[in-house]
Amino acid sequence: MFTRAIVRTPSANFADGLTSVDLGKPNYKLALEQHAAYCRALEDCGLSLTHLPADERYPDSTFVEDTAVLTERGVVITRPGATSRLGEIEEIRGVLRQHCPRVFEIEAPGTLDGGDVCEAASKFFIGVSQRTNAFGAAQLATMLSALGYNSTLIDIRGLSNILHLKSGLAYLGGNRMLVIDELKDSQGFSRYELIGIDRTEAYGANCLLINDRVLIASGFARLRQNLERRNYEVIELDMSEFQKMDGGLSCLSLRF
Ligand code: CIR
Repeated sequence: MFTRAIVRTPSANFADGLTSVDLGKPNYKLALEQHAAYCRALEDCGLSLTHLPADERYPDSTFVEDTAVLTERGVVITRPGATSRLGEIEEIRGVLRQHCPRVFEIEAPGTLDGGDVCEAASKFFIGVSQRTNAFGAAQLATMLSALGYNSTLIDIRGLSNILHLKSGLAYLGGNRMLVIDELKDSQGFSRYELIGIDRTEAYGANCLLINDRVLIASGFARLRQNLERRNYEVIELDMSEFQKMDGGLSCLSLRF
């Protein structure tokens, strides 16, 4: 059960951040509106939010998920794989130290983005990606093991359509995993009930289970139906401006 989340307002130079997709420049005003709607949805799910102010030094800093891995037993500050994002951890470190006595840190040469880490009922999947290297993934696995968690590494470096592991999957509780086709045969997934997602709706795979509701990006009718058929209460959010910058629902908050 989550009770809190950390979010950061997009900065005015948000459009100068990193992106690998060709969907045009984001509209800042619309991004702020979408971010505000996202925050309201988290509050509707019962979370109390810590709002960090926009930080123009880091255009990607609204994607706070990449800066830490939060578990019930301890916290890991990451070392983001994009050099332009390395400094984002400074302020997050201070905030998380107030909430959690047990704080680990990924060290060089390790790199790790939180978007590559998926917790599925006390078990962790760690993506080795263009951002998370083998050192970072191994360091995290060791830290999680010290906290009593098992983890499995999944190499996604061969997949050009996802930036992070969680761009392609989401754990939906009750032993269910929503997963794009390319990931369904990953090691360790046979123990889950896998819910597939249409190729045309692949961006929707980055959805977010918050307590008893699922936040999904708007515009994915089949995904919505599929979840509602399984009795999930779905909240749809327009994510267009974040999608232009390779971001999804999970990236915009750190939940704990
Ligand atoms: C980046 O390329 O780092 C940002 N523009 C997007 C980060 C998205 N984060 C995530 O999926 N966890």
